[in-house]
Parts: sequence; structure tokens; C-alpha cells
Amino acid sequence: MDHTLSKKAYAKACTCLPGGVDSPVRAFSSVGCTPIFADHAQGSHLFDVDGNSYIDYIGSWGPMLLGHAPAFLQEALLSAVRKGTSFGLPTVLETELAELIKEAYPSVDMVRMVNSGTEAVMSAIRVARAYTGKDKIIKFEGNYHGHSDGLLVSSGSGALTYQVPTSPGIPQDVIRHTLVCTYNDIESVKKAMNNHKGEIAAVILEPIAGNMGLVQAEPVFLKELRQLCTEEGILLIFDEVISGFRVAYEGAQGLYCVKPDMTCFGKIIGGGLPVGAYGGKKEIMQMVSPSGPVYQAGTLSGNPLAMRMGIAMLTYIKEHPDIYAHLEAFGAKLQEGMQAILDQYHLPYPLHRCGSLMTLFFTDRKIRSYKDVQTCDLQLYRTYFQGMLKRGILLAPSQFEVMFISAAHDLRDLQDTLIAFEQTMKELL
Ligand code: KE4
Repeated sequence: MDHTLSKKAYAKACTCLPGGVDSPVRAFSSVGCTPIFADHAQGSHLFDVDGNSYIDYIGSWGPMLLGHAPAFLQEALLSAVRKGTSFGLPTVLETELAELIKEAYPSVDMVRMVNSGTEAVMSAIRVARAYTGKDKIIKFEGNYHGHSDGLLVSSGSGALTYQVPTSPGIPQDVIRHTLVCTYNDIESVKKAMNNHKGEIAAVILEPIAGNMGLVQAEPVFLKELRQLCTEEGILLIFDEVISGFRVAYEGAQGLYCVKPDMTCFGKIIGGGLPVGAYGGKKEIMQMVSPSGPVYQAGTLSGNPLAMRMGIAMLTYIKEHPDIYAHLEAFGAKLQEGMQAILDQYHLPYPLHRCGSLMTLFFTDRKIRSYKDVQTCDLQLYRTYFQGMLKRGILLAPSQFEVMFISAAHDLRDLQDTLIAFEQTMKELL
């Protein structure tokens, strides 16, 4: 495959964008190759500036549940653009999208629209602190909730007591309020809660984690977490930026039948335009300005273009529930085919899947938490990524991400992916 024009574009981008990109993972730094520059995409395929075609399993990191640029979404956007792009005044579109979210998520009485998942989580944490009058929060190792200061934290040595910022520029004063526990380990949560009785405002987690590769919360863990938070007067916040409308129309909370106090959304609810949202029980959300004292605002929050796309997207999915059956069927066939090849070559790598989310972990370890994921051989992942890329399969350029299958992926894509996978596995050996 020729990548001449991507290489040229990258060199030029690096002169004016840090790392040549607007989001780090796009730089392909952990898979050791120049990033490909997208030119256009349609359905399950993406085409780079050199004219190479790929079966796309990045899907813009989640929004493309239906594949790229379906005609109905194009129409929705064009009709919206003709009416103007932003007014700085309320529109009925915001209410319409909020009602669609409320209808799908019984735990959500009210919603506030923002412009990204980061903003949704950052705001939800502020509201939780105001509502409970407490400062500390618990997050989990390996969960990613966007790049707001208090959440760019991992556990240092001594785990709960020494938080370590995952980025410079974050004051110790901020992160000392963030406790980091171990995913799927309720004892680590009990310990944090006992060490900080009466100080914790909220627990936030990805109920189906997609930022350490795909790791699902165990049902008993989630149910015990819910119970603990209820008993301690701590708000339980589900970050469903990836899982919302992805693993099911009702999200992870629908699958697990566990009701959080607040939920954060993103990605699919914007149909590919910048949207985030947070919501929860009325008595909590009433705290948000102007109905309450918690300030949060945004020039383009709820903008008509993104609202129109979100409404079109959710309405389409709601009217075509068979989409989830298609995603499950494709995912199951892909998983089965890949597993057969791994077995044929006696490769022990765990293959996790939940609906249309999947990750192959390059380790022989059973994967339950971030520590297990850290045993992965990142060089092997790099070789895997490059092997699939040159065969026209575009995977996440990091072991710590997931594959996103869309409703546009078809049997031909399945066959082509499995052929490329077998050839790449043989090459790996
Ligand atoms: P954004 O601010 O990127 O819209 O959302 C942050 C966020 C919050 N919560 C979860 C569970 C998320 O997965 C994300 C963002 N996801 C990453 C991919 N794992 C976005 C890709 C990127 O950073 O470029």
C-alpha cells in the first residue's frame, strides 16, 4: 500500500498541530507507523488520501454505529444546515433529543447537552460534589473518562493513598480528591470508602470498559457497587460514552439492570457531530444552573446541527431495533472465526466481545482488570495492527482500545477480515 500523501500530510500537520493531530491516539505512535489521513468514508469502508480502502473498525471511536454517512443522516444534516448552524437560543431540537435519551434510560429524568464526553463527565462530577456536599471521587484503574484534571489519574504505588497524575500540569491539590480502585474488585472499593468515610461524593466507572481494551464489569461487582453507594449516600455515575446506545439501546445499565444516579453520554448521540450529555434523577439535575447553583455552560451546547443528527440517529435506531441483532450476529461470527484461527495456531490470546465491541489481548493472562491488560505484549499488537492495515483492515492503533463493528459491516467484510486475520497471525508466528 502506498502512503505517500499521508506521509506528506503528516509532515505538514506536524508543523502546526502538536504531534500532527488533534487527538493523541490518531498519531499511531504506539503502533510505529505514520498515521493514515482519512479522505472520505462510506458504510463500513474508509478511504485514505492515497486512495487506499479499508474495512473500518475504528468507526470514529464509536459514533458510527450504522457505518459512515448513511443517506438519512446526510439528509438530516443538510436540512438542518439550511436553517442556520447556531443561534445561541434554545431550540425544540434539544428537548427532542433529551426526550429520546430519557425514554431509553429510566434512570435519567433530566439531561444537559454539552460538546464532548469529557465535558459531560467533568460537569457530572461537579454536580455530584454539589449535591452531596463532598469532595472526593472514586474512579477505576484503566477507565478513561476524558481529559479533565481530576480524572487523569491512575493509582501510584500504595494504590489508594498515592494518586499519580497521568499528565503533567495537574496540581496535586486537584488529584488528592481522586481515589483509584481496582476494576471488578469490590474489596478495593470498600477499603477506599472505609478510609474516607463521609468524604466521597461519587463513584464513576465505565460499566463496560472500552479504554483498557474491552473489559466488562462482572454483574456481581456492579450490583455490590450499587448497593454500597446507596448505603453510603454516594452517587453512582455510569460513564456510558462508549456503551450508551452501543451495547444495547438501553446501554450497559439496561443490560445489567443496574440503575446509576447519573449517566454520561457521547459519541452515538451526536451521530458523528460533537455532542456529549449528562443526566440523572431530577433532584440531582435541578442543581444545574440556571435551575440550581451549579454553574455549567457552553456556546455550542445543544447546537441545532448536532441535535438534528442525534435525533435522526436515535430515531432510526429506535425504529430499527433489529440493528442490535445484526451487530450481535456479525460480532459472534467474527469472534467465532477469529477464535478458530487462534485455536488452529494454538495462540492463547483472550478475545473479549460484547455485542459490536471487541478486543484481542496479546497475553496469555485472563483479563479482569487493568493490571492483567498491562501484561499484553505491545510489540505483538504493533505487528498485528500493521499486518491487518496492509491487508486493508483498519483496527484501533492501540492495544488499549476496542474494535467498533457497525451495522454496515457485511458478510464480504467478514470474509475479508478473517482472511487478513489468518494471514497476519501466520506472519506473527
Ligand atoms: P471525548 O471528550 O473524547 O468526546 O469523550 C471522552 C470519553 C469519556 N468516556 C469514555 C468512556 C470514553 O471512551 C471517552 C473517549 N474515548 C476515546 C476512545 N477510547 C476517544 C478517542 C480519542 O481520545 O481520540
